[in-house]
Amino acid sequence: MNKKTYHGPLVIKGKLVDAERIKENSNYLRGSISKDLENTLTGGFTGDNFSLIRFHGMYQQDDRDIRIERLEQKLDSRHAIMLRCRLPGGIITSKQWLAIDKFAKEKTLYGSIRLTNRQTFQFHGILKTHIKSAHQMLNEIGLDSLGTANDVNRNVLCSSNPMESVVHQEVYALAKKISQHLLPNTKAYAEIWLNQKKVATTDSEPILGSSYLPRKFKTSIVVPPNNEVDLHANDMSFIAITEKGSLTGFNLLVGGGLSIDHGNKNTYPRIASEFGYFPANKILNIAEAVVSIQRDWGNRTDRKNAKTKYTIERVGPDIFKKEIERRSGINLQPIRSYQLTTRGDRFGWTKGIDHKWNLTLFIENGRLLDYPDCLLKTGIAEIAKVHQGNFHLTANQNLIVAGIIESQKNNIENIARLHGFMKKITPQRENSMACVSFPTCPLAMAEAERILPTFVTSVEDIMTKYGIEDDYIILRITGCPNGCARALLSEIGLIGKAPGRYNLYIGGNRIGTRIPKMYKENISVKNILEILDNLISKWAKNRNKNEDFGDFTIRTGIVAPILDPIYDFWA
Ligand code: SRM
Ligand code: SF4
Repeated sequence: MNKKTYHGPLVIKGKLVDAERIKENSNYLRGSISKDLENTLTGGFTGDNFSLIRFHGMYQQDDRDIRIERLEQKLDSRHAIMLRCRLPGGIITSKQWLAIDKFAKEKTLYGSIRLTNRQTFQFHGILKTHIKSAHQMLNEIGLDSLGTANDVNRNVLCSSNPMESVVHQEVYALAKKISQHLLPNTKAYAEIWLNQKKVATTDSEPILGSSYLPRKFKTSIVVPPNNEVDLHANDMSFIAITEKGSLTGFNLLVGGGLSIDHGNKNTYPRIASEFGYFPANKILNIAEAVVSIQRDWGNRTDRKNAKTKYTIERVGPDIFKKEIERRSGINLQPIRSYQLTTRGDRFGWTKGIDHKWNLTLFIENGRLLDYPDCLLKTGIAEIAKVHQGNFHLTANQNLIVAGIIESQKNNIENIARLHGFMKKITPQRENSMACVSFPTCPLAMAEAERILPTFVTSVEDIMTKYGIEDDYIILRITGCPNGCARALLSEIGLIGKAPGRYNLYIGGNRIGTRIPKMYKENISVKNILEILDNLISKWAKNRNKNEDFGDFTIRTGIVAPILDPIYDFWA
C-alpha cells in the first residue's frame, strides 16, 4: 500500500461535462419535457429531456431482448419508461399498495412491481401515454418519484423495521425528514405531471443549487448491529448511537461508493470514512453541510470522478471534515463505539414493540410478478386487501408485512402460503442478490436477475455436497461494473463483462465492511462454478470455528485483503 497524499484543489477547474449545461439550462428541471410529452411520433424523449426526466424519477428504456429484431425490421426501439418511486425508509400502506398493484397490472408492459435494494419500487414498461397517469396516481396516494434518479440525494435508506424499537421509529422519522429536506425545491414536477399552474415566484434551490449536484448522492441511516442498508455503498451514512435504549446521536460516515469501470484504475470502490459523532437533533444541519460541500467541491468536469468518494480522496478527509464543522457550526466528537454483526433480513414472524406481528417474506430479486405457477404479485395484493398495517420494503429487496393484528395472523399467513411465499428457502438463497440487468437496463453487459435463481441452485448443490447447506455466503451478481447489486461488498461477487462472462470477486465479509478482490477475470458461469466448488470445499474442510467464507479466503491467502481499495483494488 502506498502512502496517501491529499493535495488536490477544492474545486476542479476545466471544461464542464455536458450534463452540467443540461442542468443549468433546464429552467429548474423543466426543459421542454411538457412539449415532448405531447409528441406522439416517438415513444421516447428527445435531446436534454432524455436526461432531465431522470430528476423526475424516470429512465427511458427499451426491451433489449427485442432490440435486434426491431432493428432488422427497420423499426425504432420500443421506448418505454421505468419509474422509480420515492419511499424513504421503504414504508407503504396497504391502500397505496393496492393502487400501485392496479397500475402495474393495467398500465405497464411487464405487469410487475420491482422492489429495489434501496427500499423502494420500480414500474418497468410505462408507455409515454401513461406517464402522466402514473404520477397522478402516485400523487393521489401521497407518493411521488421526485429525486429518485440523477444528480440529487436519492431514496434515503433506513433500518427497515421501525416496530423493532423506539430508536428504529425515531430513525425512520429522520430518514423521511432528510429526504424531504434535501429534495429539489423546484415546482417543475408538480407543473409537468400534476398540471399545477406555474406560480409567478422565481424558483430557487437553496441546498442543491441551480446545477444540482455533480453526481448522484446516497444517504443511509443504520441502527446497529444489522447493517442491512449496506452503509458503505452510500455517500453519507448515519449510525445511530444509543444510551440505555435511547437515541443520543449519530456517527457520521462519508464517502462510500461501489461503482467502477472495467480496467479503469482511476475508478475504485470505497469504504466510507468515519468523521465523528454529533447529537441527534443536528442531523439536518450535518446532512445539509455534507451535501453542500459535495455540491461545491465535487468534480463537474468528469462524471467518472464526480462522486463524494473521489472528492474526499482529492481534498483529504481532514479538510472535508473541517468544512462540515464550519458549514454546520457543529464540532464533530470522536466516533462512538458501535458494532455491526449482520446484514440480512429476519424472515418469518417477529413481534413488534406495538405487540403486533411482522411477517418478512422472501422475494427473489424483488420481482413481484404473476408467474403461471405462482401468483406472487396477486398474493401481496390479496394480503393488502385484508391487512390493516403497512408494508416495509427492505434494502435486500424483500418485503415485511408489518403491524399485523393477532386476529389476522393466520389469515395473512394462509394467503402468503397459497401464493407461493414462505416456502423453505436455504440461507444461501436468502443471502443472494442480483441487480435488474437484462432486458430493461441499457447498461447491462451480462445477465444478473435472470440467472440468479439457477446460479444459486448450483451454489446450493455445492454447499450440500460439502455438508454445509445450513451455512451461507453473501453472494451478489451485478450485470455491469456500476455495481447496483452491491457485489463489491459481497463475499462472492460476479460482475458482468460480456454476455455469459463475469469477473469473479471474493474476500468481502458478512457485515459489508470489506471490499472483495478480483480473483479471476472474464470467465464463464461454468468456470466460476468449478472455481467455487474448489474454494467452498476448502472452506468446508479447513475453516476455523464459525469462520465465514470471505474471512477464510483472506486468512488462507487465497486473495489478499483490500486494506485501502484505492491502492489495493487494482493491484
Ligand atoms: Fe443502480 C444505474 C438499477 C442500486 C450504481 N441502476 C442504474 C440504472 C438506472 C441504469 C441506467 O442508468 O440507465 C439501472 C436501472 C435498471 C432497470 O432496468 O431497472 C439501475 N440500481 C438499480 C436497482 C434497481 C438495482 C436493484 O436490482 O435493486 C437499484 C435501485 C436503487 C434505488 O431504488 O434507488 C440500484 N445502483 C444501485 C446501487 C446500490 C445502492 O445504491 O445501494 C449502486 C452502487 C452504489 C453506488 O452508487 O456506488 C448503483 N446504478 C449505479 C450506477 C453507478 C454510479 C456511479 O457511481 O458511477 C449507475 C450508472 C450511472 O449512474 O451512471 C446505475
Ligand atoms: Fe444495470 Fe449495471 Fe445496474 Fe445491473 S449493475 S442494473 S446491469 S446498471
